[in-house]
Amino acid sequence: FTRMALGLTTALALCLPAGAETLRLSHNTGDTTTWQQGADKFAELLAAETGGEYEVRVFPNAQLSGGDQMKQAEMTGRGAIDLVLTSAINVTPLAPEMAAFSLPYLYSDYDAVDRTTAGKAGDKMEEIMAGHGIHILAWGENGFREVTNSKHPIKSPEDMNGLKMRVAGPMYIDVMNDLGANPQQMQWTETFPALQQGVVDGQENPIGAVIIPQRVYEVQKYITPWHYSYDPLFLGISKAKWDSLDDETKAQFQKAADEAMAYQIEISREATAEGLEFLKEQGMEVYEPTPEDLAAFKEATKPSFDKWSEQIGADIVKLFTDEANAE
Ligand code: X2X
Repeated sequence: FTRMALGLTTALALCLPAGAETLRLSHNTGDTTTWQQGADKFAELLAAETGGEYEVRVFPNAQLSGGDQMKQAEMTGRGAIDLVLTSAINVTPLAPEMAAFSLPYLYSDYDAVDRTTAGKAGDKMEEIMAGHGIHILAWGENGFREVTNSKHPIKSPEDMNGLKMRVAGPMYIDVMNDLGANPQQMQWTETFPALQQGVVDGQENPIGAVIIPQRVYEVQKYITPWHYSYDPLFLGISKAKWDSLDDETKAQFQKAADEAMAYQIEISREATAEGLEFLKEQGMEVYEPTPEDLAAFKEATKPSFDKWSEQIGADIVKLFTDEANAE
């Protein structure tokens, strides 16, 4: 009887729909950021869209790549990670063209950013990333990266002289060198203790998405919103996984991704808009650069703009500058 019952159970199990499939999503900030909120939103929406067929488990702090934030994309590309939410600068070792987004002083405002992610520049980047095994579902936002430090206010390029700066990726090494700073590349997860212990003097990150939720104000005194570089997020899925989905499921993934990233952009911009007031309340000293100050930073970082434009390729840079400067 037992054997018969078991046989029956097995037969039944084969007829019923399989249980939820779990997908692993990796991102490289802590679980308090708008990155995490966007990832959680995607998980929630995808479960609802697919009637619980897909469950997304979110892993913060680049846990799935052993803490190496630059490795998540490559791992997603070969299917070792299903989904990745990361920013452009993190994939430049894999796809240097993605640095185009973050060229110093490329963008003057959010409208200019949105024209490129929604336009031909964004399409081109999606094509390039597909070539590395990653299907980009939607663009999100890390944001305009602002400089903080523990030494003194930054009002001019000269004030950067000799400051030990933690940076995320290769292009920012060059930009910091243009400014006479002393840059070093470091994982984001190691940055807070490095700032706390004075291993580095400063860092640069977006206010709403990272500086506030990761409490950078506890270990930094000065901030200058100099908007020197924009960093987009993208929600990507391993192309092998994407290609295995049927059309209906693809549409469900797309809808969940579009809504989740629209939400993530909205909350990041809101947090940034209110951010400087909050940072002042926390004891930070804010220097708001004048248009003349900004022009001086732009001029000083032009060598990096030119060097990286060459590396990225003139055609691609033109897609970005045309859309960034269109009205
Ligand atoms: O490492 C950083 O600075 C962060 C969190 O902004 C990125 O992932 C680029």
